[in-house]
Amino acid sequence: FELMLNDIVKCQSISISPPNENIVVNNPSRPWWERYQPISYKICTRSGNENEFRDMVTRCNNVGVRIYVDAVINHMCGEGGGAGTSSTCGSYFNAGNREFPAVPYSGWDFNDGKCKTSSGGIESYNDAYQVRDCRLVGLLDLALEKDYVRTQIANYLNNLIDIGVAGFRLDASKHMWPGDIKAVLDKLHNLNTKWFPGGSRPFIFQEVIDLGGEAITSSEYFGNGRVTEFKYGAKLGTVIRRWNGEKMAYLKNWGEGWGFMPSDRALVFVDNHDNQRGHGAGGSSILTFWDARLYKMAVGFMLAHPYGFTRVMSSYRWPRYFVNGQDVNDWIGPPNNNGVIKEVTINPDTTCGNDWVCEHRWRQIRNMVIFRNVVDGQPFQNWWDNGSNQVAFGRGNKGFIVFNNDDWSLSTTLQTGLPGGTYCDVISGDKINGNCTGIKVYVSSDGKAQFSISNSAEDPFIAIHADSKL
Ligand code: AAO
Repeated sequence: FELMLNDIVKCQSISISPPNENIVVNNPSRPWWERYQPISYKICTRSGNENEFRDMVTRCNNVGVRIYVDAVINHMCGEGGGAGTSSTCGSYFNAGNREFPAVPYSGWDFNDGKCKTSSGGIESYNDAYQVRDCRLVGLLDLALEKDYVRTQIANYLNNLIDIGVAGFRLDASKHMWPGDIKAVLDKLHNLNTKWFPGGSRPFIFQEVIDLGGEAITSSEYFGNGRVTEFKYGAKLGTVIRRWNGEKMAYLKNWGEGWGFMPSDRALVFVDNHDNQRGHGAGGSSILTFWDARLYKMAVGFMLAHPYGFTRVMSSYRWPRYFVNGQDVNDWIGPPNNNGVIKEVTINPDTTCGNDWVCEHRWRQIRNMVIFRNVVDGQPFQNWWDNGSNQVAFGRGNKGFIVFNNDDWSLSTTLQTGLPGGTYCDVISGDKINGNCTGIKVYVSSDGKAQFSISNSAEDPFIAIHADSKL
């Protein structure tokens, strides 16, 4: 667990990988996904132990950066996980006998008796009972209807809350009954008053993949907290790639107008750790750092637009290798030396080394996070489009953004809604000591400004906001 202060002062919160003890998978060698196979609730993984975790959370909270934990509570390791101590903290387990003495869990604590499929696994997503009572890709399914199981989970989450975390991503929420999740949440402590106002509750976002057409819908989970909106990244990728006749002009009613859940329920993102490598859902339209130019536009659009609670991805590079359109290296874990995760080094140009991509440090993305904070609460207005892939919109009198995703240049005068003055485009540069290292935009006293964006620009979009005024 290591975060750099330079990074964290720009974010408001960070969502981290599961911090609890997991199985060690050696075939393939230490895949990233081994962390989704819990062995115990000890804080003890390749990212560090409990003391190191406490240190990180304390340092982050002290500078106002919140930590959200990825909570894997639907299941333990896979049914074929074997027996022994091949776990990140050396705790003994026996997957075949359903024994996890370091929690402890035994056969009584799993859904083997409740699941009605002959394989014991989920065979159809059209049957809500299977999805919630049977094994997801063979992962041993915990019986969350039991108060004993709920209590073990709540003890784990309360330990994290007491350390200072601000909330949780509930992994595989679709595979748990909403009422069982609620029963666990009802057992949780208030947040630590060392950093949070008395009575503060943990921020909850549930991972539910609902692209439509299945038995389970996102809305069943609204009572427990926010829910991931997977349609968002899938659709935005399709639009920015201009697939299926989509164009940016159609984004005028982006949000609920596209059939998404209510904005105040949605957790949105362009890509996540699954669909950036073909796991989970969203398919090939998903944009990632591998398609950097389009990716920056998509993340820029997301951060400028008021819909949803936004999350930015931060990744590592891995050697992609496609066979019949499938990346056979989709399992490869973080950069490491003989299994030890490599440090996140910082290059002189502020990017990251050691194959860490650090999208959150890319100027265009970092500056759009600032844009989002500056325009927070401002209405979506002054929409303009050319009927194709040139669009623009503002956020009250605080910010304005223009995109050119067409194959020809954009040159036009637009109403920005901003007070007159000279603004620094935070995509092509930064405002540093009152000067602009990028394009300057002149807004006249009536709020209008002239924009020119070549279709071959490195980044074919421009963003200005109240704090980028020179
Ligand atoms: C690993 C191995 C497995 C092995 C297992 C146990 O890969 O071969 O059987 O261990 O030994 C991650 C990895 C898994 C890994 C697992 C445990 O992704 O490969 O298994 O760790 O190590 C479903 C769930 C969703 C889940 C997603 C990956 O609903 O919750 O699968 N995401 C989370 C995490 C993820 C993690 C787990 C859960 C498990 O983010 O990292 O798994 O803790 C449909 C359903 C979705 C379903 C997908 C994929 O999606 O709707 O609910 O997600 O299928 O199975 C169209 C449809 C869309 C559909 C999609 C894909 O787009 O519109 O609905 O196609 O078919």
